[in-house]
Amino acid sequence: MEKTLFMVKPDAVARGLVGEIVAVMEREGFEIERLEMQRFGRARAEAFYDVHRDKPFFASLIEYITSGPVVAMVLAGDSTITRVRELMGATDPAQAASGTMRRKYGESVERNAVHGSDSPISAAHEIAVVFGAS
Ligand code: IDP
Ligand code: MG
Repeated sequence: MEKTLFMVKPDAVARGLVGEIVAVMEREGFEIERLEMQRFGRARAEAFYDVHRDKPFFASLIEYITSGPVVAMVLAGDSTITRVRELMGATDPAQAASGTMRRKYGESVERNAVHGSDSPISAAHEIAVVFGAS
């Protein structure tokens, strides 16, 4: 059993895609252990994206992720991290495979609709930042 932090990002929440995206995750058979709408403040956003602190897009990424509510989930199941990353598609929607969430819903490489942890270490960090240690 593996957990991941999955999130509907502000651009997709604003366009009314929460229900559709959560439905995909339920249909795929993931267990939704936690689900919460949050508005990230700057401190939470910077902690969440700490690995990107030195990237040229960091400031813009923090602006974007704090610009409106997100819907964050802890999903659990077999091979959850890899399976969620496959469902999301590549970071840049223009490069994402057809049928993936980012291809269908992403607006740009930054405003790419969804987030999913990329490793067990990232998942543990992101779950702690978003939902607290529990
Ligand atoms: P990932 O979300 O597919 O794991 P990361 O490289 O971890 O991609 O980047 C985190 C987030 O930062 C992306 O989902 C996207 O919102 C944003 N981002 C990544 N690369 C760029 C870029 O080149 N320009 C603008 N934003 C970017
Ligand atoms: Mg990443």
